[in-house]
Amino acid sequence: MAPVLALVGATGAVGTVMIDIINARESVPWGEIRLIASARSAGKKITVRGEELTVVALSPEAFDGVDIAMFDVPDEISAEWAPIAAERGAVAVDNSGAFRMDDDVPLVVPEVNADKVAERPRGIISNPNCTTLSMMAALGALHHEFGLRELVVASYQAVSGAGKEGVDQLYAELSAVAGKEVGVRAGDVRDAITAAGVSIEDSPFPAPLALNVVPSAGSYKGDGWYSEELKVRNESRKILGIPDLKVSATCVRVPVVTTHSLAVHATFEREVTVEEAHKVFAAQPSLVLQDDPANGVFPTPADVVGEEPTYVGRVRQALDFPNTLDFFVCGDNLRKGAALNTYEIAEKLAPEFS
Ligand code: 2RA
Repeated sequence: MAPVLALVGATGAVGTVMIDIINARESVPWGEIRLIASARSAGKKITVRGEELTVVALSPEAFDGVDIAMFDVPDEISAEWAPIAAERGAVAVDNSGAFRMDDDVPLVVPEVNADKVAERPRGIISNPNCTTLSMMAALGALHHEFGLRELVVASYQAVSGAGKEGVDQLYAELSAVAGKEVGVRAGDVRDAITAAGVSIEDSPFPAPLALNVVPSAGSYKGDGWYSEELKVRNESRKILGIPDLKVSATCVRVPVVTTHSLAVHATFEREVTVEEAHKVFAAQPSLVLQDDPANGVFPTPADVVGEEPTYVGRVRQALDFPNTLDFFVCGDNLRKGAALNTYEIAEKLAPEFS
């Protein structure tokens, strides 16, 4: 029998991208696809692969007969319901932060550590945070060949990482400053946004984002660190299997709607030439290499949004740091950064249930 796949959070932002991904697949291994969401969304009709499906309310019974349940819901919903799905016999593939760092829950990027899907004593597998994920296919491929030793990262994170509220805030702020000659003296962007009736106090970001960048992503965790920066460190170590990897990250929110970018400074066991790195990237099917800086060819979020692969460019040997490469990656944070990686994990599991 073909496996039964459930999607919990089917009507949310990531759930909607997930359905796009499933619809775009040439073929799928599923016998049934079940859409699950809050009681408020139950009864909605959504067409998946040509079939009109009715969303069912989240309940223990909704998992009966399900082999693989993908969760695209907030942390507290996953924390409560992924174990219930697992008790009912499904493997829960969870895109929240609820279980990522638990020792008995694998954190999986199929290109890097697909074998870990088998080690799931609780019946739960976690999907990494989108910031970590956006660089992992590239970094994992390099680590496999050259042995990663140290990692310094600066992120340029899109507002959709902060949900619909983040996107709405950016559009409102952009409308407020459009056509105005602001950004020429301290505070004038803030003034223009406020004068247009857009609240900065109620924004999901602690400073204006239009015509600006904001060095804060996630929640403040003390000692100067934000949660997104600690996630990059902890998750990179776990996925790559290097518990003592030296990592330092600075995460910055930028006025981009969707697609996270990262400037990566990675040190390896030995010298790595640009040609060698290009070869490794070219051999990884989920990467697209765009690296011709002399002709202005490199990835940017505006050109990568909506794409499944991660784009890599600006590959350089660091001039003053031995054995170190610098490069720039862009990955759609709602696709590879969330829905796509979760779906790829589910695809890896499918043969177990066929
Ligand atoms: C963000 N990485 O961009 C987060 C979303 N999970 O805010």
